Amino acid sequence: MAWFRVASGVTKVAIGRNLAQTRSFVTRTRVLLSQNRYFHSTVSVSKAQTAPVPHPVPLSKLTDNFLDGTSNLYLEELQRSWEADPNSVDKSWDNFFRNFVGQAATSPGISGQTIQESMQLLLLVRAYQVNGHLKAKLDPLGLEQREIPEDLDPAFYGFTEADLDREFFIGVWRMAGFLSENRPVQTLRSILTRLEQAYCGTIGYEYMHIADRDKCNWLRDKIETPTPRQYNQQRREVMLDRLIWSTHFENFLAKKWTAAKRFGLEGGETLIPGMKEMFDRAADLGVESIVIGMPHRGRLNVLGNVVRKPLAQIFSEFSGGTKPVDEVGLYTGSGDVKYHLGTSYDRPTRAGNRIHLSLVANPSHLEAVDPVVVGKTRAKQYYSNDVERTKNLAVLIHGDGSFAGQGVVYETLHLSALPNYSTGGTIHIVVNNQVAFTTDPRSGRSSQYCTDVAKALNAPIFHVNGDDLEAVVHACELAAVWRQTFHSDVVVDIVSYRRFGHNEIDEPTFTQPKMYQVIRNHPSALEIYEKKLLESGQVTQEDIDRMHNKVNTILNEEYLKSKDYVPKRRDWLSAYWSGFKSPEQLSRIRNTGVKPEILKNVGKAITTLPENFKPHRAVKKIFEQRVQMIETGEGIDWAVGEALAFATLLVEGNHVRLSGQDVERGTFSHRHAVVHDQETGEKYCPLDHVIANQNEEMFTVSNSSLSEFGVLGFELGYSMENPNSLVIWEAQFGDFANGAHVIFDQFLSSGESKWLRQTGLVVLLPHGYDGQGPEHSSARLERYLQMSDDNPYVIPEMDQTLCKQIQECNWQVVNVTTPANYFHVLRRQIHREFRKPLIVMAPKNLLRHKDCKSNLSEFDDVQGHPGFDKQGTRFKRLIKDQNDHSDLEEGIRRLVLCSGKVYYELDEERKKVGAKDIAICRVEQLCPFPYDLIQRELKRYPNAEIVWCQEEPMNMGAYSYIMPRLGTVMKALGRGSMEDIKYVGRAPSAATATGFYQMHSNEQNELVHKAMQQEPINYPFSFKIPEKQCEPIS
Ligand SMILES: Cc1ncc(C[n+]2csc(CCOP(=O)(O)OP(=O)(O)O)c2C)c(N)n1
Ligand SMILES: [Mg+2]
Repeated sequence: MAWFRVASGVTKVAIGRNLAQTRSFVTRTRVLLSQNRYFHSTVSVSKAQTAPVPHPVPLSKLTDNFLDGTSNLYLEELQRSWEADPNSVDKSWDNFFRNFVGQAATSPGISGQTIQESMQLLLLVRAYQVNGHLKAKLDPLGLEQREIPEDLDPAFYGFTEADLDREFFIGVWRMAGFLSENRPVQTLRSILTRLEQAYCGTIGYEYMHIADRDKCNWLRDKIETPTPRQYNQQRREVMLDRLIWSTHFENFLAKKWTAAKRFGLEGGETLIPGMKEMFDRAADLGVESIVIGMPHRGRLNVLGNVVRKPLAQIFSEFSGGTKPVDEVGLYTGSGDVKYHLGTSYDRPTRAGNRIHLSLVANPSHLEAVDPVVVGKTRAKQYYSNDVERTKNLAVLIHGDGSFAGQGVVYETLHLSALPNYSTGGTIHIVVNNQVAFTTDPRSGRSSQYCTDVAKALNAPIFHVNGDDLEAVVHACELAAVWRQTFHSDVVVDIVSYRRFGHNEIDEPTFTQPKMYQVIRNHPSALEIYEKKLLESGQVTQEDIDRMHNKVNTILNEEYLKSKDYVPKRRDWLSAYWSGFKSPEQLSRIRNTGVKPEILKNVGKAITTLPENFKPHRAVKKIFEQRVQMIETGEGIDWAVGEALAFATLLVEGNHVRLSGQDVERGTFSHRHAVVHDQETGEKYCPLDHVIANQNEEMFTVSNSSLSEFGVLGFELGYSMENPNSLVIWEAQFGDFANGAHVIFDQFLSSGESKWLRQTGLVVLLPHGYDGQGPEHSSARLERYLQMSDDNPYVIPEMDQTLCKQIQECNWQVVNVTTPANYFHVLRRQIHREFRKPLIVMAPKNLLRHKDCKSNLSEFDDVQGHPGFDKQGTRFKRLIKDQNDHSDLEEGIRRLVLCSGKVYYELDEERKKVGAKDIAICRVEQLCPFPYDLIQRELKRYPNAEIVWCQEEPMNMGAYSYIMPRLGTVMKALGRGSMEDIKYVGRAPSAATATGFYQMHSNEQNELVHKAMQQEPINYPFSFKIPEKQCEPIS
């Protein structure tokens, strides 16, 4: 029993963490030194390695914690039994005890290894797997001071110098890599050498946070393989060539444009060969298309060397020749700085195939492009029927500061495994230059690594020293293989440095003087690699010179070409978009009415549940009512109007996707797009059954993660891939969209103008004042209107045959009031030859309002039916007064213009007070402003006082947008000016709405009364707040 007693004594010492302080055979610093020695020594093959492999002892058999007293007794008991009769214990224990008492017939040379030592060795190996990266040499500058965890010190486990040349068996049942059960015995020295090589070299692997054993084993296999990686001469030359390109590209730009900002990659040049090797490997493994998102740093280098944007074009942009010469009908937009632009290219692969690369244009806002790239990738997977998600890959490049700091990184990561958002894994590459502008990591994040956020997603993280080209390439390749094997996210953290300032005209030594002292004398990754290859004898100086000359010659040739470079076509039309019109090309307006029989047919499909399906009682009733609506053709409500729009688009072959928080049922319990069987829990989505054999994803409705920024960005990216899809994001309440405002500001409202990329994304923002308090009333309509670019003082060409107003405008903002009009505005998104984002102030109380109903005849295209204008059935930008007015109504004393649900309250009040001489018009489309229809209505009521009525406070809602435009119309008609417009609405306010229900009601009553009052309305504004006791809204 000696083995056991000794062992348990050692354990106690180890637990008390005394040993390392008392009789450590090396101190921590010495561990480092001795291990350096190991690195460069050849690992000699122990004679024991040829010995037969002992039977493994499954750790699983050691069910109790070995270190506690119970285990001691247990093991003693077990050993006693074994001594009495070796067959009385499990075979594995038999083997185990034989090993430890020197009787292991199958394993000469390991006699004397105690179970305790075995366990300690396992812990040591495990410590390397868990913490080895903390000792890895990741920082090229060698400035980082990290404390090496004590559990990487063999002394911590009681091993002494005398143990170094003893042989140990460390195989573990169902374990891969270093600990695999078929491992031969090895000396402690060689075990340590290999552990150091595997975990503490220039790649630090973090993967032990992954719970999945197979994944960990897979990685262990890759990381711990007995021979360190080796590249043959040919591969090395390719890598060298790529590094030369990367390095010379930056040098060339620096020489030619000394004062231009380019956010150079110097210090992180190995990114380029790393990416290229990653893409090659991905292509070998079946990837056909890669969507890339990246920030400013090194973007031009990636554009030129990876995506292969013509160098002449990049150089020409540097020289200021960015604005393309106009070709007829080709829209140029407002443009963007060169380091934001995107492009795409079909690149030949190593295996002779082609891989499509697209770099998505992005704003300065760091990381905002992440969800967009992922969404676009998902759409590509849908359109290429990539059900395994192995042909289309998203690659995101990050800066260290932004990866750690920007919340959207986390929001994007969290989409990665959601059924309707997954893309089968994104590869993340962090260009970790250890500084963010002027901020050191210690001020920029609270975690050890800038990549720690990815651990929450169980993504493996490969930290790699950016100066070691081959290590970078290895990590990049491994990431590609991981992604293609496990279809989940992976991170490569290239630890590098920034040779110059944040940009080329920035002075870094103001803030990082010490770092830059080191950087100044630090050789480039290219110099380091060339030295390595020369030393290996695989490459000669002549080879290197030849490669340099070739690259420089091409760069100079391209530079000369750039002087005459004339960009010919804007590349805003990718494959699926050909034939779509730019804002300058007149597009026909199409009708959106649908044949009555189609409406009836799809109506049936969307209101029918399977025979034995048992929905919730209330839902059953709703579906019965829906059946009635379709059968009678009357009283169609909002949800059915929406479902009809979706269904008819599906019938026409379009893809429809609706995503957002709780959209399947609908926040307001109105949609019920997915119904749940109350007994089985099974789900049924009627819109999945509109056409025969409908592809499951053709209609997608999906509850999303609770992220606005991430999910809206994703849907935006999704919408940009193919125009024949209606992609919708719905906010829970409209105001929550402010968490995603980067997407609105930087992409949706301005993307077409900056980057010539169209999208028909629809955003539904529940809006309306019904007493729910400040945070649930307003979708902040004013913000979207303020971003609208239709000129308030110029009436554009409005003749139907010439009108391009909507094409020229950046987006559309609507506040529709009938289910039929909602149906048409959704269908209009697809039935046109261009795409424009659509912001919808979506209703809340209108979802069930008794008067907010349409008849089926308003959806069809039958001449003479309501809604059928001269041209056919279309979305109504303005709904004129519902009373039967003729073209000239001189007796009308007031025209109230409004938008949204306040209409119904105004109409009710009008009926109540019998104000037949007041007309109410609904401006359904606020932007672009319906100048023509407003003019028509103003002419109809020549004597009317003109009122803008809104329920929002004066500094919110549409008031500020309407005023100048309505004023422009009035001026044009000789009806006065802006000053003659009367305002009825809430007083200016800091909060969007009151938190007191009574106050809300008072305000609401007051404004509808006022709009319908007998006396003329005062200008500019008078509104008294009633002084009543109010109860807060609960
Ligand atoms: C959302 C956002 N906030 C702030 C900035 C301003 N900014 C531009 S670059 C930068 C530093 C980025 O650091 P890092 O992510 O480490 O990238 P690096 O420039 O070091 O490559 C900052 C703060 C920005 N562009 N976007
Ligand atoms: Mg940085």
